[in-house]
Amino acid sequence: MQLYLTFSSPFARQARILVQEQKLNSVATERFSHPFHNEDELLCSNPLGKVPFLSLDNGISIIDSEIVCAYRDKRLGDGRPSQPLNDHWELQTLHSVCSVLMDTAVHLQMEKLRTREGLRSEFWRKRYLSAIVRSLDYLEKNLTALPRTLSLVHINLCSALSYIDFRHENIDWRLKHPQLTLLAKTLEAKESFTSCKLHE
Ligand SMILES: N[C@@H](CCC(=O)N[C@@H](CS)C(=O)NCC(=O)O)C(=O)O
Repeated sequence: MQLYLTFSSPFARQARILVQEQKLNSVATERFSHPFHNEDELLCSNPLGKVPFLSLDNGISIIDSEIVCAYRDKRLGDGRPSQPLNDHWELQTLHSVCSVLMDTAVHLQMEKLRTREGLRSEFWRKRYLSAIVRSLDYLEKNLTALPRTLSLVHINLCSALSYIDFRHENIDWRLKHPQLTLLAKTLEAKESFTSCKLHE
């Protein structure tokens, strides 16, 4: 089983942290494949042309980070980080907000790269940035929905925040979000998180 990934992908980071948490290193190998290189193996296994996805030994692909994490957790691990999400709609909403926050931060980065091509859109830059700021405020207010034990939502949230640090250092999210700051500081100190830092 191989996880197709880049090491700068916050989506892939979630799946990598989960491997550490569930101690799945012996069954989970990693395969670097930059989506913009359009490798045949990647495009044949994932029609979306995105990473991460999990290529199983039987040829089936598990696509999208949320599904990859759920598969790794429930099928290969003990399922504990997924468990609090069951029938907990508020927590599932928090999970989705974190995923789309991550998506928006990635889009903002893509918009920066378009600057180099002279194609930058001020409309989209501002729209992405405003959505990020509002989502951070929302998360700060709604952290009480998080369970006490480590869940997929904790991993998702920290991956989003670490990506903002990695690509958007001008967004000083710690300034007005003490609860998020404390949570990120605590989780990022764990071995499973430090061993999966984002890098190029
Ligand atoms: N919803 C997807 C998003 C994955 C995603 O956007 N990955 C980025 C890398 S961080 C990518 O592959 N981008 C290439 C593209 O959009 O063509 C997930 O959760 O896995």
